[in-house]
Order: sequence, then C-alpha cells, then structure tokens
Amino acid sequence: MTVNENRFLADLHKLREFGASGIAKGVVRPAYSDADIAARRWLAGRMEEAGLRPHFDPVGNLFGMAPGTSLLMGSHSDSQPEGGWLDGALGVIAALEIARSSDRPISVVSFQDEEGRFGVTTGSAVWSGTLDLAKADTLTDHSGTSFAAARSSMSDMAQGFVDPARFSGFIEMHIEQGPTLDAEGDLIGVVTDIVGIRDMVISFEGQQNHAGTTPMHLRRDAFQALSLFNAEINDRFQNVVTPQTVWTIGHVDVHPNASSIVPGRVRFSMQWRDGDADRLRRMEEIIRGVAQEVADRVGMDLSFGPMLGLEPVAMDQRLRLALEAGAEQIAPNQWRRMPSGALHDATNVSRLMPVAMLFVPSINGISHDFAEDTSESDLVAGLNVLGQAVEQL
Ligand code: HGY
Ligand code: MN
Ligand code: MN
Repeated sequence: MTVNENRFLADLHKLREFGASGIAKGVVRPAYSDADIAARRWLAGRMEEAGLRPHFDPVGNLFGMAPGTSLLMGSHSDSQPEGGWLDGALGVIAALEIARSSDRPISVVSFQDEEGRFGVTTGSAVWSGTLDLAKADTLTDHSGTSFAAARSSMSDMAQGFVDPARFSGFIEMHIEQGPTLDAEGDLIGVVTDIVGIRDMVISFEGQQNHAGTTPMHLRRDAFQALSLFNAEINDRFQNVVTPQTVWTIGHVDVHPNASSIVPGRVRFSMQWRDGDADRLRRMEEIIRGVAQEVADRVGMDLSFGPMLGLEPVAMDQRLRLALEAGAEQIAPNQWRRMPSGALHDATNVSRLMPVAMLFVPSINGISHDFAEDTSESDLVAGLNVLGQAVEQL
C-alpha cells in the first residue's frame, strides 16, 4: 500500500482550521460546538470523496462506511476546552488516508464527545452499550446544557446506530499524550492495555457569609472543606497507589467565588485512573469515606453526583502483533510496547470487537494544551506503520 503523505498532512492541517485558536496550533472544538459540527460535515465530504458512505448516528458519531464487512479505523474529532490539533484528529485523518490508499475495505469513524464535555468518551460509550442513551441524555456540561439538548443540534443529520457486526475489528492511532516516547527517543508505541477510570462530581455545602465579620471558628467554609479533603486523600492514597496511579481535581466551582464572601458551596470533579479495577474500587472507598469525615467535621452537607467509569482493557493480541510487525518494519529498534494512561474510544469499542492502538510521540509529552505537537515525520511514520499493519491483516 502506498499512502499519500502530502494529502494526509494537508487534511490534518485543514481539520485544525475548525476551531483553530490563536495560540500555537491549538484548537477549541468541543463536542456539538459550531466548529465541531462544521468539522464533521467536512469530514463527511472527505469520506464521500474516498468512496465511503457517510453516516451520522443519533449521538453525532460520524462513520464513513465501506461496503460489506470492513476493518474500522478512526478516533474522535471533538477537543478539550483547550485542545491540541492532534488529539483524536490524527487517528481520524490517518484512518481516512489508509481507507483511500488500501485495496481492502476500511471504514472510518470520528466518535463524538470523546473528551467528555458531558460524560466519559460519551459517543462511543453510547454506541457500544457502555452508557444507556436515556441516561446519557440527562448528563449536563459545566454550564448546565444537557446532552439531549446538545445532540439535538445534529438531529437533522442523524440516522440509526451502525451495526457493529459490520466491522471485523478496530485500530486507533493516537498521540501518546505523555512523555515516554519523546524522552526515550522512540518513534512508535504499540499499546498493550488502556487504564480504567472513575469520574464524579462532589459537592460540599456550608454557610455563605461575610468574610470580615465571621469569626474563623464559626465559619462553615466550603473551600476549607475541599482543602482538608484534598490533603487527606493525598495522604490516605499513599498505601493504595502505585507510581502509575493518577488522580485529579480538575474542575472546581467555588460559589459565589467572591473575595469578600466565605464560600458556601464548592462543586468539584474527582477523577482517578489505574490499570487495576480493584485499586480503583479501594480509591473510591477512600474518597467517599474521607468526604463524609470532612463533612461531619466541618459541618458540611455532602452530595455525590453520578459516578462514570470504564474498566481497564487489554488490546487484542492478533491486531497488536500486526502493529508490532509494522513498527519493526518502519522503525526497527525505535518502537516499544506500552500501556495507555489516557482513555480512548478503543476501550468502549473493545466490548464489541477486537481492538488495538498505536502511539506516536508528543513533543515534551504535552497534551490537552494548545502547545500539543508532534513532528510531521513522526506523524508520517505512524501512518506507514498503520499501512503495514493493514497489509499484515
Ligand atoms: O482524558 C483522556 O484520557 C482523554 O484524552 N479524553
Ligand atoms: Mn483523544
Ligand atoms: Mn483527549
């Protein structure tokens, strides 16, 4: 198979224009935003030109269908609120280029809301049955917009859900989003398994009050509760976690967020990830227990939002070996097997069919940031490994 490297790179740069931010090569293209929908319409056109039948499903996943049974390749084209030009986009455009260059039937997909504006890898979670559509519709983003309302902006394009039996397997190429390949000087990562994740919103409700007249010992300060909670879980986690375990409080809404008012309420995201499902469970116990202890001690009302999660998953051996053979062909002694600390649609798709993933380096390990970047030669090397792997299959 001979891929067209220039056409591949040109489409990658074109996709970046949808939601291009002024800074570096960043993009702002959240699920269902005007930029996201415009990008999906453009992708549908490129799929059609490639001889694929574009198909939007009820939640905005966009498939480019090859006839009969085919290998599915792709990723997602929505971005984080401050995203890089390659996260997801690389896998979609690489799949499109393989579909155009291969004489085998290759279907292409761009899943919707992988970045979890509403849930966790929401579009592929609904398609794969991980997340019930009725439940997904009740999810809201941080501004209170519901998934149902957001996806209705694409209802004019929506057809039914694609039958997974149309596909023999799924391969996703993605940037590593971490420091390993870049630091070790490797060009290719063949993914062995993807970590599991848990994600939920926790709220502490105390007493809003005057920041000048309220003595410290009479306060029910919700920010102080969060501060105590964070310090305590960091301490309690030490005898449960490993150096690979991660946990993040990434979104904090302090109400009313004013310098002369004792905060009466905080709502914050609590997310944790690990390769071991039992360790995720033990961390959940600590999180729920410490939250209750702090609430009792500081006099807070405590509430937990719905907990979303995905289990750790191993990649399919046959597909992974094809990627390893491709890597050895294209980047001999410059590739490695490695786990994925980032979540991907492949986790959900693994419920339906064999899946495998391929990484290319992220410069300085940066991602989920406008500065995210990979050299064009590394992008092309990854594309060629995909091409070799498809030939192997
Ligand atoms: O958060 C993740 O792992 C993915 O990039 N959304
Ligand atoms: Mn991604
Ligand atoms: Mn991402």
